[in-house]
Amino acid sequence: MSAGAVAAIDLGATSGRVIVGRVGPDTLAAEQVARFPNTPVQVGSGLHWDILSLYGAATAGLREAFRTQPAIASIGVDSWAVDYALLRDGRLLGDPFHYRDERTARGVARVHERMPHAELFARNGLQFLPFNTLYQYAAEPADLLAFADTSLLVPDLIGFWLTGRARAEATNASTTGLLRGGDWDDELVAALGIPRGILPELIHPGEQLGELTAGVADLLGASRVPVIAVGSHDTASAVVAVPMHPESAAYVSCGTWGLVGVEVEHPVLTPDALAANFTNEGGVDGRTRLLRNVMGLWILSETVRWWERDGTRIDLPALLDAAEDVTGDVVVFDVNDPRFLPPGDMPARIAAWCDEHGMPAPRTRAEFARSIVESLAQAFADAAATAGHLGGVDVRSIHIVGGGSLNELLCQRTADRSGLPVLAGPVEATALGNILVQGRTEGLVSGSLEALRDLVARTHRPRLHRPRT
Ligand code: LRH
Repeated sequence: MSAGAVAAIDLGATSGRVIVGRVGPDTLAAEQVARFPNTPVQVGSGLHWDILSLYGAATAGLREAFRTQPAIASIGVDSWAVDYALLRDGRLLGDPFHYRDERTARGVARVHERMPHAELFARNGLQFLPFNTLYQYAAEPADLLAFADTSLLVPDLIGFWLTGRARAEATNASTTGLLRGGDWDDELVAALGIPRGILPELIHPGEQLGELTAGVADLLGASRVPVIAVGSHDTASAVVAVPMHPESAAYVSCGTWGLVGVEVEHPVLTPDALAANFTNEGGVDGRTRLLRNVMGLWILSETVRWWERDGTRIDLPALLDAAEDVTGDVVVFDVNDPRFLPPGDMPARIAAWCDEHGMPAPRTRAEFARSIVESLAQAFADAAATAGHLGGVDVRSIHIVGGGSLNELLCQRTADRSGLPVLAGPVEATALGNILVQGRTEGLVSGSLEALRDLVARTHRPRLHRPRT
């Protein structure tokens, strides 16, 4: 077995990227060949994906990837969960909505009239999040859903445009809320009035979706290489690349969100899991990601964006240095409060939260930043402990992967607040997970998730943060 190359498309919260991965028994590396903005667009109907621009930029990136590395063996696509496009006869019926669009509230009310959350949880195992796909479907005009013949989650849509094959990748499909025991829950689908025919056949990570169509291959300057289903839910891919031993570790996949949890063999559908608002999402190789969505770096980036709206530029590393230098106590607020979900004036919302809870609001920018970091660290520590308790995992360390792993203060304060060692990195976990699953299908690496994680640990040594007493 020798190393080879694959290409990953990763559409993230602020940018999309095309990455060339090199993978082999002792090799794992990700090199970015294209990066392009992924900025949602607000129009009269709401907040939407700019999906055609993204597809254009992703294919331009792939073309560049094949130019520099003609031996690319396959392509895999991942992005965030829950968002979908509706199609009829292969034609897009509008730009997909972004999950932060406020229409989802309407959908929640409609679904819960028919089935309360506890009943839904018993079937789909999902945490209540107002944007889960089933609530989004309930916010669609019924005649539009009836007119559509297919609904594709965003990575599946890109895969469809690349190969002409419409499938629903299982890890991402688990975030729709419409799977039960690994298959579409026909009874629930019917109860919610969703036309069953729009839900495509499932495909699992590692399976081949199809080959590039002749037209796309031509556009990319490539041969008809296969597109491989990966953990197309970005968090599923990230968890593949956490260099952990799942029987003794929790993870935080930390970017816009902090997805905090453990990996288990079977969904945990207990009353405790329901009460803790934990989720059971589908993982690669049939594992379950028992986790909680914690608000994540979104609160910090939205705060900075708010301060920058008058044109001033904020130097994030300098802000975090100043935050580290703050002495004295800062408020630890509840980052999971739903008021922090939509875009907007985060500093005012934090101040309002403090006011309502009789606590002094941060005054300076450094204090705000420190308060956000402390609050995130506390939420990560709490959720990691709860995940261990719910999943029967004796959590002895916490791995932080993704962009947040570069935030030294956050990693250290998570270690301090949990009393556990924090292992930081890899920052590129999502791309590496995507690359690893493709590499295994292409025969460049072999073995279970444990073997893949061992390769990550050997090639991307995590940084240790010991808890300070
Ligand atoms: C992280 C993520 C998360 C979902 C959210 C919509 O990018 O995929 O797992 O809950 O976005």
